[in-house]
Amino acid sequence: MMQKTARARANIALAKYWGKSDVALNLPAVPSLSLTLEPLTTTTTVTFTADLRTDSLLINGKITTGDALARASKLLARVRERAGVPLFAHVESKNEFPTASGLASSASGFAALACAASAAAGLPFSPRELSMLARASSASAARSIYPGFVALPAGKEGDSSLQAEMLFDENHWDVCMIVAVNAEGAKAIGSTSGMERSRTTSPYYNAWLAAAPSYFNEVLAGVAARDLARVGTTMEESTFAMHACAMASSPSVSYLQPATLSALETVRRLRKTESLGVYATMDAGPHVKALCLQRDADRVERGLRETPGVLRTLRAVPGRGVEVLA
Ligand code: 2P0
Repeated sequence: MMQKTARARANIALAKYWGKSDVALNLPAVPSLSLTLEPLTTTTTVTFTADLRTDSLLINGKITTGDALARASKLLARVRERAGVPLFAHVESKNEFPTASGLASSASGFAALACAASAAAGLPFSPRELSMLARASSASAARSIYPGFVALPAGKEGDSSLQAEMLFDENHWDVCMIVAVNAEGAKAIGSTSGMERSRTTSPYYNAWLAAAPSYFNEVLAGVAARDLARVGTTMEESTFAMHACAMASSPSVSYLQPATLSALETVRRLRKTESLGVYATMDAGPHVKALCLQRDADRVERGLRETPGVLRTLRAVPGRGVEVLA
């Protein structure tokens, strides 16, 4: 039977990706640097079978059609072509965290799908090839192929070979990411269209492009030196620059909610009045992710959990890259 299961973890960018240099090839316009996170996992089983007349997709037990199925089908078509397999596939995917709400489910989703589909089709794919395949579907997914601290360079228009690279594995640094979950359910605008609207309408888009490489270089130097203040300060700058660019789009692309601001205030308070090394980031959703050392995780998690509007918290640590389970 042509069936394989793969597991991938979400990643959170410490230096953000926002905007494309080549929409057709899905190439990011800026370099990004992320942390792959355990236990924010997606587990995906792909079965190529002669019984199907089209691809089918089940996410968290729900039959999924429309755009999500079309994106998955596009990846499956690439695998079919490379492997010479003329069969449609059934895909079953399960997330251990909220889907489509700014918790990078497309990153772990497409990383797990690329790996499971390639393995099921019998392709002897290296991590480099998997990263390239995942990137074509979702740029952040290229990073979830690898463990620990991962870089995805900016893409040059027309260069379809762009892939992520691992900088340091999951044992490099004992940091922790506490996620303050501030809403359940899908967000209003997906990151693909949000960043495209930013590129085409935001007066701050060029300023974002100009600033992003220096955020990336600073975060890289900070991670290499295990310097939390350097990484955290720059991560916050990258976050606010990205959101300012998005918010100034027309119509505005805004992901922040009241609980987001309350959680941000908690992070600032913990840093100021309790002298904790803790820094915040947000992605295309309302959640706040707080970066700290593992030894401070209890205090940070307590502070966020007690913040009005925060529904619950998740705790994550540097995680492994994608893996085939069976
Ligand atoms: C990041 N995000 O670097 C940034 C920060 C969201 C905010 O990467 O269009 O879902 O599929 O390539 O990968 C989300 O972008 O976008 C993302 P596509 P993707 O983590």
